Amino acid sequence: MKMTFRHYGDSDPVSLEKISQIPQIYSIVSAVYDVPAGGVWSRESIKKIKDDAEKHGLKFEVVESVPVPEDIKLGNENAPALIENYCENIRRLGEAGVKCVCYNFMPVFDWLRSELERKSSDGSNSLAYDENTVLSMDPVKGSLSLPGWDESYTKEGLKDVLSQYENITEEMLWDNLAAFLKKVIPVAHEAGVNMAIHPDDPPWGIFGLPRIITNEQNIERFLKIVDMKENGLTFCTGSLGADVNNDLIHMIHKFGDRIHFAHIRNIKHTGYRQFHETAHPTSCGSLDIYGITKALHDVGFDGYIRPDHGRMIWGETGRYGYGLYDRALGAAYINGLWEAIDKLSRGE
Ligand code: DNO
Repeated sequence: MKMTFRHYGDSDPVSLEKISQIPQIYSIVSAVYDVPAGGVWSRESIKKIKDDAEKHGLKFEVVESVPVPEDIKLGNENAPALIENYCENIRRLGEAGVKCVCYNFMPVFDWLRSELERKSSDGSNSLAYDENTVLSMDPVKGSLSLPGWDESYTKEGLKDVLSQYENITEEMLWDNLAAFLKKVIPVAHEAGVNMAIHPDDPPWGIFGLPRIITNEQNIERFLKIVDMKENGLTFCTGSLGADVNNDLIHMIHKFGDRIHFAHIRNIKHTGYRQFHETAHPTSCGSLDIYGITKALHDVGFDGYIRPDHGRMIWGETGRYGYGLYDRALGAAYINGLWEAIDKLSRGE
């Protein structure tokens, strides 16, 4: 296992120096942020991320994300050229020493929450999701503000892209994903890069849009589309764990050798499709983080892990879910679990 930490580039208040001071961080997880989805990343920009990381004793082996433009997910006439650009990015990242690329295939919206600052009695706050609130929102009328997408579209742009999805069924989305994988995975194989799809967050359809990377059965179908090691997963515990029907430990055992990246975080279920994010330890939420970490160890996981969203604690403000303190505590906790599990397994 190699512990990593997400870094959002020069504008991230959590600097590389701060990340380098967290014990046992091996690599940053980053991306080129100034090229719109679908564009080709310059070799200079990729090299700059790597050089800056190395100046702080960190590697740059994981990208999150190379975003998949909507035209590819829609499978329209622009898709073939954009898939070619995507392949070029994978080649360039491989040349620069990147070994794992996280991406998702969620139409229009990435991760979705109904609240950004759910207060806890201890004074911390975290992201929360309540299906009732989400169902009462109208994304086109803009009656909500959510991270991950509300800055990305104008109201007209959002209306337009939503209307393009009106006739896209789940099966069509599967076809468009297959067309993408059949081109990209062989290139990733040549480039020495493992592709790691991120599950849909939350793992069910929203606003009438199809979502397909949601559960064991669908992940099995996904992995078979191109049955190569490079066609793999980001195992995001908070995303998959939002659906109480997903048995995370069983899924790790089942998909073990295809998991290249793990996002570890805990959530507390408070009702049907209602949850909020908590600190990482098992006792703080509804997910068995110890059991999940042990399952990864048991299947011989040697990919990348990062602590996922943290709460905002100690008065920190910043990018929701991506502050320094709680994620650093999460990394330390997971590293501690791993050391203990590893030593015990060797009888030490
Ligand atoms: C949120 C993240 C996601 C993730 C993308 C991967 O915190 O886990 O935004 O980066 O879905 O493509």
